[in-house]
Amino acid sequence: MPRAIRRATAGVATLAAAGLIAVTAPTALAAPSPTLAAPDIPLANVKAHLTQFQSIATANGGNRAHGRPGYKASIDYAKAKLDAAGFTTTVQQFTSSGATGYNLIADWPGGDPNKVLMAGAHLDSVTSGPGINDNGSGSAGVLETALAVSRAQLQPTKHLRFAWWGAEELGLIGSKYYVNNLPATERSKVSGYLNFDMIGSPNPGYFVYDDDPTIEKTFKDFYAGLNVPTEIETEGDGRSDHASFKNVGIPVGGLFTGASRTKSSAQAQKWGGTAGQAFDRCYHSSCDTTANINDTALDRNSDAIAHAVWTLGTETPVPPGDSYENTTDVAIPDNGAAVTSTVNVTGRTGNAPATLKADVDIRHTWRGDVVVDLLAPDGTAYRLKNSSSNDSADNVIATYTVNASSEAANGAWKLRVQDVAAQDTGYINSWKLTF
Ligand code: DTR
Ligand code: CA
Ligand code: ZN
Ligand code: ZN
Repeated sequence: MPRAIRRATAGVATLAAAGLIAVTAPTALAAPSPTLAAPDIPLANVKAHLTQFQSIATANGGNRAHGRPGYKASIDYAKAKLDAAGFTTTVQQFTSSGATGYNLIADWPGGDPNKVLMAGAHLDSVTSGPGINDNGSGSAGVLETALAVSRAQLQPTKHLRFAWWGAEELGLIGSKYYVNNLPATERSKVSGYLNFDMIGSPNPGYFVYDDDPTIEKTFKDFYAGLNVPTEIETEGDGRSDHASFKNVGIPVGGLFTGASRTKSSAQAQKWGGTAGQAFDRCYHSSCDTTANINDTALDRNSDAIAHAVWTLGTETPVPPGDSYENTTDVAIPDNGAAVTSTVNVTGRTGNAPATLKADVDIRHTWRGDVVVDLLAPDGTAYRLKNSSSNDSADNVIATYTVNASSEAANGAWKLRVQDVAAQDTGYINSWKLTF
């Protein structure tokens, strides 16, 4: 579409369409839920756990694998620390490949028993080595965060549960056993599971799982605070224990510093390290020892675990009648496919109201290119804004009111945005549903 002149930046767009919606001036965004700041996790403490795991492997045939003595010794080490720190621990047994496996579960007394935040890591190594990065690093980071909760005598809003899984290397066996044996009533109380598998790779990348947007944002905000760029973890779903939880609909997230894939030049530019070399050259090898750790990555990621536990564990719950928001930017392809941004609505009863409010904030030059729909969890589309060949103002910052009374309130609501004309681009800045 020819564009003769620059357009003035628009103020609030007030658009109305007959029938479905009415538009009112946007309300002030609700203040974020107050949370407590996490403590620094001492790197030396995390490394002391790795030293213990290394000693255990050395004393037990060089590994900490499922069914081998080194694994149970690792469980016993972590359990002793947690018992001494005041956790309620449980060792869950299972059998895999003819050997007894163990999960270690540690509950921090207190918090809302109906809102359980979990953080976990697999504790087993492969048989070929001590598994210090894979996954002593995640196990030690989660253990030291749990001990920090005890040192702080934290009184979180949510109930905190930490877990160390057995037989992940055999196919997520321990975490699958845990989830499959968790009664449905208990499963529904788990508000999120955070997974940490390889968080100290010697040639590290900083990868964030992009499964649940709220959890993803929690980690991305932490790294933004360090001015450390992150990338989305793309080694594919199902590669670690978070898959066991995601498969039953529990929101998941986590961090990863890379395994056998090679670091690109662009990644070396942003993170340092060596381009053309694997993130962890000792992945699943006998050289995965305490020498196979990048201290900076281990330190940052251990602090990130604490940040996520404190942030997600202590935020005041959103009372009914409040809003559900997604502030993750989503780029809108010029004259291309539609994109979506999701808010997961949970804990409500019945249907949405006849006056469901959608606050939309889309930054886009020549907003006439843009079509905006609200998608209910069952996929029903409600048109919020049509394209227009003569609306040359910028940005769509508006509140739409939708009669969604025929829609179930709980579920994944999506804002769908499409740019239907060439030139001029933009992105979804944020959007919010208020019931
Ligand atoms: N499967 C994990 C290592 C691994 C490979 N890709 C990812 C992605 C996200 C987490 C972990 C991994 C293991 O060998 O334990
Ligand atoms: Ca630290
Ligand atoms: Zn592994
Ligand atoms: Zn692993």
